[in-house]
Amino acid sequence: MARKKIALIGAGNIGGTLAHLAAKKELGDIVLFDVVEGVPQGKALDLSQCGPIEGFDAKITGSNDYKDIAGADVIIVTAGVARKPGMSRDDLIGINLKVMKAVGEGIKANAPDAFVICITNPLDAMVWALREFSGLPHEKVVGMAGVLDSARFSHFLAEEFQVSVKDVNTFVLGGHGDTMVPVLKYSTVSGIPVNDLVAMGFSSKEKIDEIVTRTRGGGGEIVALLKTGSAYYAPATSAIAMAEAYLGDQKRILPCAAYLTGQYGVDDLYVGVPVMIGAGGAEKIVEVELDDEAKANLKVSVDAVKELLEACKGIDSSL
Ligand code: TXD
Repeated sequence: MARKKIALIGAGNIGGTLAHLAAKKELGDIVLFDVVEGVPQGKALDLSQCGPIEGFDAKITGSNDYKDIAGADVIIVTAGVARKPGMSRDDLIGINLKVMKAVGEGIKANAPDAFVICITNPLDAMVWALREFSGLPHEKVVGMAGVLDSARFSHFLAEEFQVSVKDVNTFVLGGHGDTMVPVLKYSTVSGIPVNDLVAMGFSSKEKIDEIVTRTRGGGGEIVALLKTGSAYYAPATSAIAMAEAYLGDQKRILPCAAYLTGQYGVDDLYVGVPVMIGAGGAEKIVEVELDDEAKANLKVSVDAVKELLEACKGIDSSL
């Protein structure tokens, strides 16, 4: 059977890390695409030279021509600009919306059967715009945010509880912004809900509240430390987990920005919810029972995403 084809649109910090992870895991042949000449080609050549050491067989090429993404099975989009200190994710909308238009047209013309994972910020608006511009089926276009936000939440909880990260499973729903919704009711350590662990003396409500706040600010914390850009190792790792769920028809239930058609009382919008990812893409939206606080927080998150979409429509009247 021919190898799968992974196209990475954007060969920057996340794009290069995606390529390295996909090659190490032998997910398929890899095309790195970017508008900057030389960067995708240079990174592809450098990564190819990891092959003899790591022992992976993957044809890794760099390109500035969308024709080279033809027939891609999975496309992961990081094209655009990242935050600098003092910038919000929403500040990126003016530039990145235009980038999504170019990327969407490139995908439409060359790889309309791909499963597309959008990473570019502001994520919830960019994934919706990318789907509009590409014209792909809604279930074949998803956004990566919840897997990253949940991983941040899980890491902080594992540190607090002093347990293995292997046993921590958390859910962060809603938009990829300050309004994201860490759902304690579905966050567990070996199946034990976080609130039970607090009652058992593993931590305190105050500490857990601090961790929820730190999770919401997880991206900004790294931007402030790096000063030159935003996080890229965990974002790339998160998107690769989603790509593997699709390529391996794993039926994983992951928190992803998916297109809602009435679920959670939301219609015609992308927002972070539990999604079953398999060979059909976003195969099923899982509607979990939320308590009143989580419901209220999700509504705040949805309203914030709606505002971003209005801003997009104000910039590009074709939306
Ligand atoms: O959880 C999440 N979804 C977020 C997303 C986590 C971290 C970062 N988040 C966003 O991903 C971030 O705010 C950016 O919007 C994207 C990509 O972040 P990255 O750190 O990879 O940015 P870089 O290193 O600047 O890389 C972006 C590349 C760069 O090489 C540009 O030349 C290229 O995008 N670029 C383009 N490629 C193709 N087509 C166009 N038009 C284009 N414009 C820029």
